[in-house]
Amino acid sequence: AMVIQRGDYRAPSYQIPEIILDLRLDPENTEVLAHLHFRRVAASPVAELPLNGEALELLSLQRDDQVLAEHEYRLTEDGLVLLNPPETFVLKTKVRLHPAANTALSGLYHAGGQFLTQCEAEGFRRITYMLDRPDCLARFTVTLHAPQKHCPVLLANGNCMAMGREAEGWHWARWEDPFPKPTYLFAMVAGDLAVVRDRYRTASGRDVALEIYVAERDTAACVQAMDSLKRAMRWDEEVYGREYDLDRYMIVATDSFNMGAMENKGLNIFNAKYVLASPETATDSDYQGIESVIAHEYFHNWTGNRVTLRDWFQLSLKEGLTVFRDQEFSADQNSRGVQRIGDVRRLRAAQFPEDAGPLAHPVRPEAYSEINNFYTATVYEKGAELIRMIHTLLGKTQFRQGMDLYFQRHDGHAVTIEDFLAAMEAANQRDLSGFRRWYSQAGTPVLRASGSYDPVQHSYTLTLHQETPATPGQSTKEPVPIPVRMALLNTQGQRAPLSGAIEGPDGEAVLLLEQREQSWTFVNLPDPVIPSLLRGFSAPVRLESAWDDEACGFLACYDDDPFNRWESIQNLAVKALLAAVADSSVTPLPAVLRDATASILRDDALDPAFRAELLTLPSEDYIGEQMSVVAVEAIHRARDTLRQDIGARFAEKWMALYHDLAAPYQRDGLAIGRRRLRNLALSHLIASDGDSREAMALHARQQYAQADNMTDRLAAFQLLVQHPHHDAKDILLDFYRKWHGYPLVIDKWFSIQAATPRPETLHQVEHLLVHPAFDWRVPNRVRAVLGGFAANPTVFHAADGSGYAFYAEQIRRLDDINPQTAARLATPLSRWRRYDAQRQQAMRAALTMLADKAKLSRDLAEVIQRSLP
Ligand code: HT7
Ligand code: ZN
Repeated sequence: AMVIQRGDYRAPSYQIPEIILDLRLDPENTEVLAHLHFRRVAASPVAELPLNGEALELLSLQRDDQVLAEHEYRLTEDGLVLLNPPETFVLKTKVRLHPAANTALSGLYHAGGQFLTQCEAEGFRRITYMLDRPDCLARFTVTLHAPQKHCPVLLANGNCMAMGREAEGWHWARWEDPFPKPTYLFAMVAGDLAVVRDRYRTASGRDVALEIYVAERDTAACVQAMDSLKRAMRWDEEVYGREYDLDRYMIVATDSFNMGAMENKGLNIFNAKYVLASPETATDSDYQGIESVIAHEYFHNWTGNRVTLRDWFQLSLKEGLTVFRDQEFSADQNSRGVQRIGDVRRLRAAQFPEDAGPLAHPVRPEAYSEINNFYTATVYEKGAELIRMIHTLLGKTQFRQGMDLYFQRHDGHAVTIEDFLAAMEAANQRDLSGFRRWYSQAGTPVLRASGSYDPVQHSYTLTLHQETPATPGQSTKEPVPIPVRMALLNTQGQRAPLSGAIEGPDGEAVLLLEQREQSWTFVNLPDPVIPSLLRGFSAPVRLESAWDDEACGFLACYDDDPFNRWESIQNLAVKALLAAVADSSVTPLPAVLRDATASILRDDALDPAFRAELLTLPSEDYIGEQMSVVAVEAIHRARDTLRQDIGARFAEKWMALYHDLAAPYQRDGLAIGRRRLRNLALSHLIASDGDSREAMALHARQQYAQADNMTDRLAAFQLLVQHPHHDAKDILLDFYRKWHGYPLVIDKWFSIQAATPRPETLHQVEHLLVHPAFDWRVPNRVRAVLGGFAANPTVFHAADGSGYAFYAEQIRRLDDINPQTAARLATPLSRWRRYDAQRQQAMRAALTMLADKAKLSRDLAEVIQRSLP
């Protein structure tokens, strides 16, 4: 397959400053007329000017009103080549599309009665012939025509300039976007949609109309989305001095979408999952997802749209930076400590495994064959960590100065990660040359820490060492600069002084490890100290410290950095679980872990959300990550036993929490934390053996039946469905009957079943795939079932390989319908090296079966080829 290399970038020879589009929308037969105004920017004439085009039926082709002669163009596999074009000209093309047949959901598609577009990364070429690359910025004028009855609403980017009626019940609307933009930010929507309106007044006093377009019956479910949007707009003004720049901000929700949402200029298109919420249908975590995705897409207006990308290798320039911005927004809206724990949890669940497997790539990749495969946890989440490290290294004020200069220099341009770093350097007279390695080097560095106290000198010496494991194509690694935020704690759990030279304003220090190994000595310490390292997870590394259980137990109780306190107790749990995995006669609840758990359970003054985080056991996947060969069943057993033991051991306390935390539904942070802790109590009580379990199953049934919100209802539902001794038939039926009209709720119904850790699950999932509500064309539904299945360790990784074979068969089927989603869902199979010989063989067989598929998409082919070198 064709591989695109970062080093092969060439500036385009022509620009197209203006594009005029006219679309006659019909599900089976849409006609697109395009006028492209070309201007040569290369110094000398070119023999060939290739335009991108895919799955287009060319109906007519003119240049400056002359039909093009045969020697003036050539049609190719992937577009149209203009031969010996003049210096300036207007190209007029007419093409035919089939939106209803577009199940890939890229380009213009018709789904659920609506016309929608998805142009990032390379979807525009499936709408018309064009230079479909992010460094070509054009002003767009778009006219949409559609039958008024089916499509009363006609939307595109920018401002609506005119509307009118035409023959046979059709109507039209013309939109103009005053901001030049690349094709990937183009969007249009046509359908029968209701609108929820609000207004926002910017800091400088401009009025912006806010509009959320949803199905008529969903208009009451947009409160969280609208509220999050207004808060995000205010936050970007306050924190970055950035205002919104159009008179209108539109959001459209759809059930048919490949990803979370899309930041098209002035017209965001969203997966309904990140728009719609009511207390009865959405969980607390759904509400949080809406807040962060709404903010993320809004923040793209500056980081992505006003300043855009030169080429797709720069993807993290907008995505890493925008994830960092949305994480900070959420941290400011909620609890910073809890937010950080969640962000790191996600990084470790998705990015660390990616970085350790065959799909590892640098935050700025060097090569790709299908760019859609690079919307990864590495580009997004690790990219955000790199921005966070720059923020830590420079400090808040200096970071802001760098951002100001970045916008000042590059507003309206298509730029590179290098341009961003150069602005940060120039604004602060800093040198980030070593830091650039973080962008080019894949793999997660391992940071080893050891230290010793000198009772004679009253000093403490800390030694840090780094090493990055090899990744595909990068066998040797250089050291990277690692900012290590730290403090010293004395044996009473109080902060000990850091020797003056490096102490920061808040009594913390940021050590910068630049070499492979460096040491620091702290003086004036009358008593021994324990260091609290990598506070707030100040760098995306694996920290291996030499502290013993006692020190970890101490930090789990006394560390005043919330992230590190959580980390310490997680480490204790992981260590205990690994010991129990290795030897099933060992208790997974040793004294240190028991005491740390007891002290947290006793501490009623702790924020309940944070307390719930501290008491949540590491996931099976995370435990497996810490082993050289993942012991699938033993991990499952050990974790179950630990949950049971903690449940039984503290049954009274759990029971008290369960009763004391009951409260009528509210939506504030405290109420959310209380629900989380209460449902954790319920899960421990149900897991624990003995009398309380039967009683608690009764409680769970009651909670399921009487809950006044989806968080509590779903928690009880999941516990009951996944309970090994509970017959789930009735409750499954009941849930389905209640919620069959709510696709987002039914997705939960599908995924909880697919994630049930029981041997018969495989068989049940086969049934789910032929359920009348299952639809291969709706990614949310497919992800609910197949994603839920792949996240079910004992079933997906069944020792006989049945899970893999079944899974690969479904991916094969999906590839003909939606290659992007198929490729993404295939990635768990890439991790075969992490398992025992028998599983390795079965996973490779599944991948090989896929590799042999006829008409394999480029998306899936690339994932398989990189997985099976
Ligand atoms: N920038 C958006 C990426 C996206 C996307 C990429 C490929 C295919 C479909 C897609 N839908 C959205 C989302 C974001 O990061 O904000
Ligand atoms: Zn984004």
